Amino acid sequence: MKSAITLAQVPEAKTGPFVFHQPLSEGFSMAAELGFDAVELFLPGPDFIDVDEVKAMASAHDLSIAAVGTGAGMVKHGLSLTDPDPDRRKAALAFVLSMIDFGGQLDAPAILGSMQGKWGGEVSQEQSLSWLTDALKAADERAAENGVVFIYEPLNRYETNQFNQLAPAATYLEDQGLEHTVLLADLFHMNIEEPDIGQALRDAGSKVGHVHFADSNRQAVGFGHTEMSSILEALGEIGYEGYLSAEIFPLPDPETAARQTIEAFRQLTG
Ligand code: LER
Ligand code: MN
Repeated sequence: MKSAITLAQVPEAKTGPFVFHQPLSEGFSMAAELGFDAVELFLPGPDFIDVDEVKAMASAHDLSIAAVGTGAGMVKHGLSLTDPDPDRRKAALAFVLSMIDFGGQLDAPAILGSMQGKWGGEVSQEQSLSWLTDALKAADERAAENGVVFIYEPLNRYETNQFNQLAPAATYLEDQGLEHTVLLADLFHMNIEEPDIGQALRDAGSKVGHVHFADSNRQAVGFGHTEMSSILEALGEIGYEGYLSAEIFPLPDPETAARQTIEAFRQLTG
């Protein structure tokens, strides 16, 4: 397994679960200095920075890009793939596809988290799922064209009512033939939603394609009370070789959170 740390450049996500908010060049330096394998990027959009500039920073620091988030589509532009307004849905999908293309140039998959939206009010669950499915099919195809996967993230009940657990999402991806789409196991969301995190990982098996490495309180692993060794054991059992990426609050400060993360990563995987 490989380590990653989040770098965010979205002012609207200043209080979100991201470790480094300083300019990207500093974030890359810190990540490299602390010994991470990769960074996960949370950017305002695909035009925020030239992809070659990102490539240059990654190669100067010998870091990979673990993934790119699409959440700015929601937090910055208020876009959701299941918005009742067809023009807003179209804009949301265009944003997600543009982030898949951006990530593709960095060999990095894009993540669908908050932009999946939720159903309710004038939108039925069935209608919402049907819009989500259409969008996921387009994203799956675009990821394949870019030679990467697409990452779908079940979120806890306070953030979405689409999929809150891994197993139903895995079955759904299978049923819909979304062969280039994998699941994000965010240990913070799973701590809220799964009766047994290890079992949920075993059940989702090869569909697990990315992990957000967070403790029960969404702080660095070791700063909360999630029992991690059985989770790591389950990831080992399913042959998971991807990233453990710290999408966590920068508490008590970014550097301490990052140091704690890499120490916990080494202890648990070493
Ligand atoms: C995104 O990865 C995520 O986990 C969401 O909770 C962000 O709000
Ligand atoms: Mn997450």
